[in-house]
Amino acid sequence: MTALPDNVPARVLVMIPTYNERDNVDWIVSRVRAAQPDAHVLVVDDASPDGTGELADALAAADPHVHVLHRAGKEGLGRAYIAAMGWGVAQGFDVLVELDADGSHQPEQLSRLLEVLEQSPLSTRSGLSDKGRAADLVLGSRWVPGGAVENWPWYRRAISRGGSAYARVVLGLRVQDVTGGYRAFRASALESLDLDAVHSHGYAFQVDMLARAVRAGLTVVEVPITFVERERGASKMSLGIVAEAMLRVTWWAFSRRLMGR
Ligand SMILES: Nc1nc2c(ncn2[C@@H]2O[C@H](COP(=O)(O)OP(=O)(O)OP(=O)(O)O)[C@@H](O)[C@H]2O)c(=O)[nH]1
Ligand SMILES: [Mg+2]
Repeated sequence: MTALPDNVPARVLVMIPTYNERDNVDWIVSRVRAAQPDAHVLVVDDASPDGTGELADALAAADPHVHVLHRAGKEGLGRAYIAAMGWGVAQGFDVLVELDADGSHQPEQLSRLLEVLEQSPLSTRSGLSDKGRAADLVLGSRWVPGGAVENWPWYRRAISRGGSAYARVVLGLRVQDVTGGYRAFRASALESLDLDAVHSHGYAFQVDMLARAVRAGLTVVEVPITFVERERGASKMSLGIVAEAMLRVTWWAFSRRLMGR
């Protein structure tokens, strides 16, 4: 992978998937714009019945750095991100960031992720980076030293830590936060993956993308973030999303063994 040029600022696209995030969309887009004034924002809305898409359109009309991708209906986080990545790569962005609309991923901490992509070669960060290799994918991590979660009950911590530990072990991923959704990809890394082959939706999508990146030989680095539980709007987390992740991870682990990888 070639490094981003030293003197040219990376063109950064922050992708924000939304489904019924009326109370959050303006707030989160404003925070991203304030924290990273050069970055562009793409809201990816799945025809939210609460009017989130129209609110995003109003933001885009007032700010040339804000864009909206309208999708026909709710298809899950994974499909929304795949569509956003395709758009962002086609538009020529160098770095594509995943960030939730509910404030769990603080835009004020995005510089931590971007700094790693902009630094080359990397030195002593945690994660999988070989010294001297530039990162292709940076994970905002709750479970490395310095990482934290605010306002989560014990059972959400247990599901997240347990799920990460399970996927880490059975898939052989040397990463602490396997399901986290605060990530920065180099566009060239996304181009090297077959995004059309990704069919997972919820937390499984995050595990799937990480596993594909590692298998493709990309360099993955974790940096600590503080994850803040949503304060407004309804969660889309469900038993189905947790079950999808468990079943898919188990299936991937089996097929990996069968195929000797
Ligand atoms: N476009 C789109 N966005 C989605 C879909 N499902 C969830 N999202 C968005 O994905 C982000 C993460 O969803 P959340 O509901 O916060 O899920 P979560 O973070 O696992 O759950 P909580 O911690 O309880 O908030 C939010 O910005 C959602 O609006 C979907 O089907 N389509
Ligand atoms: Mg959330």
